[in-house]
Amino acid sequence: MAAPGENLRINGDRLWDSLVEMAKIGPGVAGGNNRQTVTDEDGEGRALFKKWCEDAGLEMGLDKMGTMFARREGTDPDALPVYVGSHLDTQPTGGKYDGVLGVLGGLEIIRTLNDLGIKTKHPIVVTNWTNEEGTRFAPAMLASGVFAGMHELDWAYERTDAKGKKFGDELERIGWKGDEEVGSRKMKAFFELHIEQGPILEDEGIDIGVVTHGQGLWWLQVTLTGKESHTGSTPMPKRRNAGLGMARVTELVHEVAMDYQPDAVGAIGHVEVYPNSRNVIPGKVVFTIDIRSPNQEVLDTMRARIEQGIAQIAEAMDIGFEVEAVGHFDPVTFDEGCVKAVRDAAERLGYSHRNIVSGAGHDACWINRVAPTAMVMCPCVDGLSHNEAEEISKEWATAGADVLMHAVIETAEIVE
Ligand code: HGY
Ligand code: MN
Ligand code: MN
Repeated sequence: MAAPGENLRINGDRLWDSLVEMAKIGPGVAGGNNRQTVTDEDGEGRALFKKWCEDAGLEMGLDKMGTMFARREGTDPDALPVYVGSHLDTQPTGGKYDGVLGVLGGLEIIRTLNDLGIKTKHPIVVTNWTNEEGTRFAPAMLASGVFAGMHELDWAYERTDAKGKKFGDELERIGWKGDEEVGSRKMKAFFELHIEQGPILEDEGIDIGVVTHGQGLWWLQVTLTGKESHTGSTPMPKRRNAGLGMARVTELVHEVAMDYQPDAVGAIGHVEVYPNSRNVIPGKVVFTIDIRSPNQEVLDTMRARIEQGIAQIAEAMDIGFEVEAVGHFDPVTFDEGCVKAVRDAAERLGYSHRNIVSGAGHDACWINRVAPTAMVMCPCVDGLSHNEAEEISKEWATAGADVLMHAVIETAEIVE
């Protein structure tokens, strides 16, 4: 006798159509998306998601960080809801699936349950977390971080972008600042479907990543201060070239990460050069180091070595330096019960699967601190993400959403 809902499958065509529709909002210049957090494009994407949720009979909640909570009632309104979701904001040269697959995969669960008239004991809440990417306003996972008590609301509101605009002001400007206290919601569990953003699943021909752990991360913002001067007439020995200092720090970050392979990564993706003029030696550079490891000791050692190295480079070059941690979370171990629900779902549905550590950070990494949490991953082409050429197949998306649905409804308990 099949267990309740054992053969349930989502509607992959409908999920794919929704992904295609959402991708039309905030198009990039090379086929991906530029729907950065609390921009007008983000507002448009939110409005479309809200419409779809209301069409599916969901009641929309909105908290003071603009996170959207679309609730499907359970038969027991007092039962703690099962949350499922991810983020709709993208990188400036982002893909169409990073985050979006997790939000629309959650919505597809609701649409499927509605089609079949299936009820669950626990309510189910589909969630769009504000500013997961942290590209416009650091740090990443900002709203889920406030929800988990890692950041104060007012601190989050004061985050500024490269043009000096404040997060809180921009959230208000686009009309998506809610009244609900952030973190007031209690969850039975949280599940997040996400593309792997790495090559393992595709290389191994595996459908589903059962995410057991997530890497920890430091974002270190460095300011090096030298002296602006003429690139033509300043003798080399007299230069205090902040740009050269940054180049040496870039090499240092790479070397330190390479010392801890395969459990470490490091790069510099954000750079501001002043005055950024072709014939002026950079007097100041501001850049952000991104280092990560699943191993706490490695992560902390890398940070210490890099900060020490920056001080040595600056002293040797007679340039000033400041280092500010602007993003951080420790390595994450997801909830065993939720991870088992994901693994059992993949098994039951006949999808190939393997345990995997998430290289990227996700809202689930913070929510894991306040509720039992797990993630489902699907492959992406060439493991490419944070690139407009990010691609997945409909089959991969469908498999991921099928597994997500089974993990969610098993936790939300189908009512006969
Ligand atoms: O940085 C990250 O890992 C995520 O994509 N925000
Ligand atoms: Mn993401
Ligand atoms: Mn991302």
